[in-house]
Amino acid sequence: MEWDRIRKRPDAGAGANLADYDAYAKTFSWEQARALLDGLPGGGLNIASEAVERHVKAGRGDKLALRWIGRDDRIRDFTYATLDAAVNRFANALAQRGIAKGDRIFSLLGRVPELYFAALGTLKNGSVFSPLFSAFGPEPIKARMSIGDARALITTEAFYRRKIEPWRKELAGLKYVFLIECSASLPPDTIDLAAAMAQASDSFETVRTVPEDMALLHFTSGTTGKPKGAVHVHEAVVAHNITGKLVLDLHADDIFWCTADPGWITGTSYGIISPLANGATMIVDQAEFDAERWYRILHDQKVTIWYTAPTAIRMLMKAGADVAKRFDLSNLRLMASVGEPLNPEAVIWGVEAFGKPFHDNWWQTETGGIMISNFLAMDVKPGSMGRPLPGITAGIVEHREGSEVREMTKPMVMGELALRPGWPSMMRAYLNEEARYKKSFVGGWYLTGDLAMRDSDGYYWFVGRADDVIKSSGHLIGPFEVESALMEHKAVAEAGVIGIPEPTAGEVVKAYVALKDGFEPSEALRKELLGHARQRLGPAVAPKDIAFRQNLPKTRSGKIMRRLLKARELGLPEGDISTLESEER
Ligand code: 6R9
Repeated sequence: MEWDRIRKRPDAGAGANLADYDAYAKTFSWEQARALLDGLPGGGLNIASEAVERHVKAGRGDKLALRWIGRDDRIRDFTYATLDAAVNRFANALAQRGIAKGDRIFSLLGRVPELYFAALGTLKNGSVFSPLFSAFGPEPIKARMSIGDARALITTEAFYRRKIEPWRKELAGLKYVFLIECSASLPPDTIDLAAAMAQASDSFETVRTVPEDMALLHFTSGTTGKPKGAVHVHEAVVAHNITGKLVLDLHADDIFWCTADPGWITGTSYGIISPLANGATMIVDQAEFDAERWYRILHDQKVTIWYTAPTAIRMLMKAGADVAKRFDLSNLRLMASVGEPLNPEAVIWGVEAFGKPFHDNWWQTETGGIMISNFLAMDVKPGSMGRPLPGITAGIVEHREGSEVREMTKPMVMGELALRPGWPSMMRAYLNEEARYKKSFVGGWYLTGDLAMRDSDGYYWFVGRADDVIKSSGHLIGPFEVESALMEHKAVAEAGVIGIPEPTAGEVVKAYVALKDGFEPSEALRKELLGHARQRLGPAVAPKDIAFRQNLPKTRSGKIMRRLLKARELGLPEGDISTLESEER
C-alpha cells in the first residue's frame, strides 16, 4: 500500500452524497443547503424542529431515532415520534415555569436519555442550550454557568450535591434545578425532572425562532482569561445537516455512532443534531471507552458510520488489529475522526483492522461544524486533515500583531490556518466578550489559532497550535483555568501550565509551581496540590503531573512564558527569548 495516499475506494462514489468533490464544490451554494430544511412559517428556523419534529410530520415517526445503550447493556429505543414526545414534555416543563426564549439552560449529565430530551426540548422552547462535560469539577462549572447566566440546570442529585449546591447561592439567576436519579428527599429548591415531565403534556408547539436567534452556547478555552462562550444560532443546523451528508455521508438508513460526549461540541453538532436532521438512527453508549465493548457495539448495532477521535483510535490500536478481526464489521462503511491530529499510522491501521482508512477531518467549537475533511469520494492522505468543505474558503496566512494579514499561496508553507467567514454554523460572538471575538477576524479572515500547511493538491496538514491551549484526549484545556485553580492553594505563588506530548492522549497537562515563602517542595505537597486541582477542576482538566520550580520564566511584562517551559521540558530550542525577564536558574 502507498503510504502517502490511499486511493479513493472503488465503491466510494456509488451512492455517496458527494461523489465528485471538484464538480460539487463548483456548484455548491449555502442557499441550496438551506433549501434542504423545512423551516418554520414566515422564515423561521428551529434546530429541534428540523432534527425531530419534521420527520414525524413527514410520516417517518416510527423510524428509530435514538438507541441508548446503558452502562449495564440495557437498551432504550426512541423512535422519532417517541423522542419528539419526550422532547415536548421537557419543553413544556420549561415553559410552565416561565422559562422562555433566550433563557440559558445548562446540563451537567453523562450520556443519559434525559440529556437528549433536554438539548432538543430547550431548543424547541426557543431557549439556549449549554451542555457541560460531566467530568468537570465545581470550578469550571461555576465559571461557565456564571458567564452564561444560567437560568436552569439539569443534572443528577449526586452531581448537584457535590458540584453545585456548595456555591449555588452565588448564582442569583439560577432559578430552576431539575434533577434525575434523585432520592425521595430532594435537596431544597430542586425539581424532580421525571415528575415534572410526567405531568407535562407531550405535545408542544415549537417556539418560533428565526435563523439568527441564539441556540447553543459552547464553552471553549483560550490561552488567557476566562473560558469563552461561543454563541451559535439556529441557522447552524444548515451546516450540521449538510456536513452530515457531505462528510459523514449520512443517509436515512444509516446507523450512526458518534462517540463524543455532548459536553463537547462534537457530541452536540454530530452526536445529536446532524444525524437526527438527516433522519438516521443514532447510537448512544453511556459507558466509557472499552475496546471489546466498542467492537461489540459496532457489530451488534450494525453501525454503518462511525465518528470518533484519535485518542480512542490509538487505544484500539493498543488492543491490536486481531481484536477487531474477531468481529464481523462488514456493515461499517465509513470511519471518521476529529479533535486532534490523527497519526498517519492510525489511518493506515484502519485499513489493516477494518479494511478501510479513517477519514480525518478538522473543525473547532467556533466553526460549529466540519470545515476540512478527507471526503469519502476522495483519495485519503494519511496525516492530512483533507480539503475544505464545499462552500468554505480556507487559506494559510501570515499574521503579525499590528500588521496586515498575508495569504501564502505556495504549497507546504507554514502559517496560520484561516477561513473566510460567513457560513451558517460560524460562531456569532464570544458571549459578552466583543474584543476577544473581534480579535479573531483580521483582514477578512477568521483566524483559527492553528498552524498548518497546504499541499499542491489542496490538502491541509496540521502543524500545531499557534497558542498555548492544550488538547488532551481531544478536549481543549485552557492553561489559565488550571493555573488559577492552583493559585488558590495557600502554598502556591505562581503556576505555569503546559501540555506534554503523550502517545495516547496526545497531550497531558503538566503544571510548574513556584511556592510561597515558608513552603518547601515535598512529595506530600505535590500530592496535595494534585488532589486540590483534581477536586476543583475535575479529572478531565486537572494536571497529571506537578513540578516545583523556584522561578518560572516570565516576560518583562510579567507573563509566564509557557512556550519556554515547554521547550525546556522537552529539550527543544528555546526560540526567541528576547522578552524574557532575567531569571535565576
Ligand atoms: C471539534 C473540536 C478545536 C481544535 C482545533 C485544533 C484541534 C481538531 C483536528 C485538530 C488536528 C484535526 N483539532 N480537529 N487538530 N487535526 N483533525 O475538536 O473542537 O474542542 O474547539 O477543538 O482541536 O487545534 O483548533 P474544539
